[in-house]
Amino acid sequence: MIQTLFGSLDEQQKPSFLDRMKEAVTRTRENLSERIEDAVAFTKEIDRSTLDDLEATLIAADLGTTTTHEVLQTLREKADRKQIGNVDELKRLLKEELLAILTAANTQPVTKVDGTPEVILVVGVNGTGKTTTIGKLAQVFRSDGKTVLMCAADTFRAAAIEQLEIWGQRTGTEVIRTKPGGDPAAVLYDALQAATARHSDYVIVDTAGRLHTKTNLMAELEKMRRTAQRIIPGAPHETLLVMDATTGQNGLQQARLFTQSAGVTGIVLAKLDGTAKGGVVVAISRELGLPVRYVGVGEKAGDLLPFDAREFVESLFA
Ligand SMILES: Nc1nc2c(ncn2[C@@H]2O[C@H](COP(=O)(O)OP(=O)(O)OP(=O)(O)O)[C@@H](O)[C@H]2O)c(=O)[nH]1
Ligand SMILES: [Mg+2]
Repeated sequence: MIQTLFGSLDEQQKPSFLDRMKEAVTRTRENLSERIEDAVAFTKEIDRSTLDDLEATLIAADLGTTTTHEVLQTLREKADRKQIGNVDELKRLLKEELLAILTAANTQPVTKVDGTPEVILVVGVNGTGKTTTIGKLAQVFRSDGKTVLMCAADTFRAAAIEQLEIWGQRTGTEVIRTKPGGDPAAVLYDALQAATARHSDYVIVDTAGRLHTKTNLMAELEKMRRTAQRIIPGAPHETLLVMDATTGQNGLQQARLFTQSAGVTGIVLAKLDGTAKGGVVVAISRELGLPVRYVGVGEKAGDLLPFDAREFVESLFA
């Protein structure tokens, strides 16, 4: 590898996060931009009726009705005062509105300084992408030079433990496990003991998919939280809810109920690459009031991007 003043050539040739975000939201962007162009194609001036057409477009991109109405309210006021001259101006104002919503919710996580392992509990309904996200997260931390342990606390299915072990091998990360059917809180206990003894930087905990309506499974999560707290004060430091972008507003409804009972502190939106409804990111920020920490843009280890509101909005209109 040839080193240059600005890093290796390999690094320079890698697509930037912005390029990768653009790629991931291609379908959403096409959906959104083309429809905006259509909505204003036959009008010289952007007025209330143009904005009525825009309403359907934003809802189709999965911004959700509440968020869409809020955004349009501001734009309508501007249109009434003839402050929106053309489609470019409309797009610019729309970007501003979306960015304002996203930045309001997207606070940065607090950096831990006390030297104990940072515990990240990963939760969500079945099949959203939890285990895959954990593998990718381990990759992010490892390439940052951090030490990571993964904890296989989805003991519900034997295959879940094996799946995590494959990610362990892929990313060079050790997995603390128990036998299928074992107590998730017990394996979490073991993992946190091991991480403390080894001074690991991170412990990422996989959990079984569950619906918020399964009272016993939600109680199990609560028990895991208490266990974590006993071994490492303040743990879990982050509880990430993994959502599946392709489920759109349904997923949002589930997430709303989940966050109420599981102490969720941040969102990972997986499968953003597979949907034309990427606008759901805005609805999530607006309606859950929780920061989107990462987005999943594929099935491989490198397919997790830190979420950046400005990059995301740029990608939607670029
Ligand atoms: N295209 C794409 N596929 C993804 C992404 N994240 C996960 N997947 C796929 O989604 C499927 C489910 O992923 P898992 O990680 O097993 O989901 P899970 O939430 O752990 O599932 P359960 O443990 O059964 O609840 C797998 O086929 C993954 O490869 C993503 O960002 N993009
Ligand atoms: Mg899983």
